[in-house]
Amino acid sequence: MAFELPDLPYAHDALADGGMSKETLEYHHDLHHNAYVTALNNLTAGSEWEGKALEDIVRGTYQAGSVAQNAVFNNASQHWNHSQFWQMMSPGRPAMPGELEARLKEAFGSVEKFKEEFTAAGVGQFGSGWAWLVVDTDGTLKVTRTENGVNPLCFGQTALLGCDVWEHSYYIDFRNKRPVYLQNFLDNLVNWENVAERLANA
Ligand code: MN3
Repeated sequence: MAFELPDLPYAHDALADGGMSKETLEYHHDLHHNAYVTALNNLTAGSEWEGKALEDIVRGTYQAGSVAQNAVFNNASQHWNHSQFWQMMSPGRPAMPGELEARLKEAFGSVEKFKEEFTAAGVGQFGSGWAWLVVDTDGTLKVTRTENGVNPLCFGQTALLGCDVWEHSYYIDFRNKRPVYLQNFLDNLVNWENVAERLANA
């Protein structure tokens, strides 16, 4: 069965109050994400990857050390990344569950320090990519950044939170102000209950 664009878990205008406009979600989900899904289906049809699980395609096509990667990886990883990204946001600013807060304090000193490190990772990613909070292979929480479509699956890590820092993610709402977009993402858009659930399952 071919891959399908997942519906957003909320209405297109549901995040506007938190700073991500309906227009951004119409472009980002309906057009950008959909383009990755369409390309992935076209590229994998009749190939060794047809019918394989998305995570297996991402891990199986990742080329360590290659910036450009390859078309199957780029589209598979971006389909996975965006599918996670929509779930990691929510309207209504859900409170951070206590267990997650305790783990962030343990790993980074404070929630504010975590936010600073996460924002710095996203700002420091030159060009397109993602900022992540992951559970590393040794079980510790870490902030990372990746280029283009590369994601924590490539390194055996569990993604708890990811923020898309490609310009298409923020240019409509924040123009060139990537740091403001990242700070707003952390303060007003993250679904901390989803992050805590990922941590509990890691
Ligand atoms: Mn994107």
